[in-house]
Amino acid sequence: MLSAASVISPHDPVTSPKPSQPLVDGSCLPPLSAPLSATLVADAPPTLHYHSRFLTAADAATLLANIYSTCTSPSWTTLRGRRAKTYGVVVGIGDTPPCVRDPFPPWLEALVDRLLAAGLAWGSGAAWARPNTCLVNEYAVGQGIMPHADGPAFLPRVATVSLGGSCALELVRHGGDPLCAVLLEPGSLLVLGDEAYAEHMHGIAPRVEDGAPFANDSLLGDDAAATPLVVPRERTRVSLTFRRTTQPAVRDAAASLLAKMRGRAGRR
Ligand SMILES: O=C(O)CCC(=O)C(=O)O
Repeated sequence: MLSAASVISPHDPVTSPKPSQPLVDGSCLPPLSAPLSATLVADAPPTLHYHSRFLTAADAATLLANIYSTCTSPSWTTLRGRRAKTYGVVVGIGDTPPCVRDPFPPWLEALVDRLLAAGLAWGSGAAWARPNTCLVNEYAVGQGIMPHADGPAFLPRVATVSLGGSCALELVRHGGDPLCAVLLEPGSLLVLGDEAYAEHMHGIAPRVEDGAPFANDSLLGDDAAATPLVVPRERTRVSLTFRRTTQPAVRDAAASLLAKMRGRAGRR
C-alpha cells in the first residue's frame, strides 16, 4: 500500500544534496534492474518497458483520490485536448529558469519509491536516481495528446503510470509515419527511453477506442489471447509522467548522449 509509513521526506530538487557522482556517465543512463528489466517490449524501438500490474486497483484508487483532493495546489491548467498540472520542477520557456512551485507531496514521493524499487533510476547516486518533475495529465474519453518529442530539457528516460481508463500510446517517426502502439492499462507503468525517446515522437490519438495490434500484447495484464482487437476508452484517464530535468551543468552531457543515440539509430 502507499501508506504514510513508506513515505520518505519530500525531495526538494532545489535544496537536495548535490550529487557526488556525475549524472550521466558519458554513454548511458543506469540500466534498469529487476523486476522492470524483465518487461521489455520486444516489438518496439529500443527501449520500451511495460509493467501491466505496477499498482493494485486499491493503490490506483488512492492515488487518484490524492490527485483530485489536491486539485488547488497545483491547480489544473486546461490545454488543447486535456488538463494538466506539474509537481516538482517546471521547465522554463526560453530564458526563464526552471523553478519549483509545487514540490512532490509525500504520496508522490511514495510512488517514486515504488518506481525505484521496481528497478528504475535516472542517474547514479541517491540524489540523481529520482525524477524531479511529474506531469499529471487528465484525458476525457476521446481526448489525446499530439505526437511530440520531449527533447533535451530532460534525461532520455520517462516513466508513465496510468490510472482510470486505458488508451494506446503511439510511437511515430519524425515526419509522421506510425511505428507501433502500446496499450496502457490502468495501474500500468511504461518506461520509454534511449532511441524511442531520442529518435521518435509519441502521442495519443483523440479517439474513443484503440485497435490492435499492440506491441506489448504479450505483456498485457489479461492474457494477450483475451485482449479484444478493439479496446474502447470507457473512462477518464489520468497519467503521471516522471522525468528528470537536465540542469545546465549536465545539459551538454545529455545533449551529446542524445546525439550519440541519433547517430546509432541513423546507422541502422
Ligand atoms: O499521458 C501519457 O501517457 C503521455 C503523456 C506525454 O506524452 C507527455 O506528457 O509528454
